[in-house]
Amino acid sequence: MTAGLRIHAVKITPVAFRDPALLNAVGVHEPYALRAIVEVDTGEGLVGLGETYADEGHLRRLRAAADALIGMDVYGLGAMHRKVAEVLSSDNGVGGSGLTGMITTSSAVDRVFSPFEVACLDLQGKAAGRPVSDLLGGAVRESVPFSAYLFYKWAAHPGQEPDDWGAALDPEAVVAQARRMISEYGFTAIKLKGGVRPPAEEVEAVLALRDAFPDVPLRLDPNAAWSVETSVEVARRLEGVLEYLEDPTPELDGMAQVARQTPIPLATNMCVVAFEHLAPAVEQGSVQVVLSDHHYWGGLHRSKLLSGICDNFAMGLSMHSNSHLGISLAAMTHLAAATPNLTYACDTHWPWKTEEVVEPGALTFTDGSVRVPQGPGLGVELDHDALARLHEQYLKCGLRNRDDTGYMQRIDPHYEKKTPRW
Ligand code: GKR
Ligand code: MG
Repeated sequence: MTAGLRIHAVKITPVAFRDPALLNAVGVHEPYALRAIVEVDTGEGLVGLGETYADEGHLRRLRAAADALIGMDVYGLGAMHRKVAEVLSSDNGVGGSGLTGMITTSSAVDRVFSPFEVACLDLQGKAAGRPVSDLLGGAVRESVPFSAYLFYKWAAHPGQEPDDWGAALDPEAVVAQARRMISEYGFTAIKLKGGVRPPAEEVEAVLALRDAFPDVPLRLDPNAAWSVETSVEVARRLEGVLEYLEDPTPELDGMAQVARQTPIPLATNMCVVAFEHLAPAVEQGSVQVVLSDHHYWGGLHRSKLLSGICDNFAMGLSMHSNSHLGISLAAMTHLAAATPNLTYACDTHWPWKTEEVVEPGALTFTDGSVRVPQGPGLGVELDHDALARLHEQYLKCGLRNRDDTGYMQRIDPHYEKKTPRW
């Protein structure tokens, strides 16, 4: 009976959820982060869930793809990927956009296909009564470790009351932020978002973290804010301290120059973001760790393909995140659980959000890890009231595209986007 499951209807709902004033190399997070929630309905009582970016161009492409997927078999993921490619090739508006945050250009087809693939896997799992991790080859770990994701931040968005994290603009405050995050979630790895303060200060912050947490693996990610020379200098000071250094400098060539001058592994979610970047990255020795992300690598199966390629070329595999909600966390957890060579703690922006669209209970952090949901499919249920509330918030908030730089420039008209900055 399930062999005949077909896509009967697709609903795409943009939502906005409150986001603190987190700083990065290109500006500051706006007061709301945007996501799109995808519901794929078989018309037979089963609905599959996906979550993705919600910038306007992406929403337009999602809607065009959704129309073309009606009637397709939820098991026909290859045919679906080809259909999305077909739809987008006839859409002149397809191109890069800032929607993924600090990701340069990844394949629009893979980005658009991803939430539909996840929703179809949710459906397949629900139909079979098995968790998504089983459909990906089976979980090799019962729970998935995530890392504490520290940000320099302001106490509040201009004109708003301070949030309960307060400001973090120096090493002491960064350590205090780490203490709170670790005490609340139990994280066993730490990532600091850099590219915000002068490099020497960020080095001091990492050294302060090392003193405070001698046994916790540390990462620093300035999102390509540094020249090759600055990157090499920072790497020299942090040798033996960092587990990996993420995107110190722009482009494969710059990363390769840095890699030749430091023993610290270099990681990326900026210069290897699509399959065609892998061969030149391997050839040049630009990176030792690739950050996967099913939202732009084309879903869960294609992320597993990426994991095989990394394995073959002896590159490490970690996982990238953007501000996200529970459907994404569930998908990330199933994927990481079923990917043996994903040996680093995954990134997550989870602690920074205060609003959600899935029913509470399925996703909890214990000792910094999320237990793989055991229910059928993704194992999470949509909270329809919350979805309606966050959609209303989207309609009212006026934000339609992520623009960290534009927001920063409205606050500080002298702010310039520079890559590299130092
Ligand atoms: O949320 O500001 C942020 C991050 O900087 C995000 O946009 C990046 O894409 O977390 C990401 C990263 O690892 O580069
Ligand atoms: Mg990064």
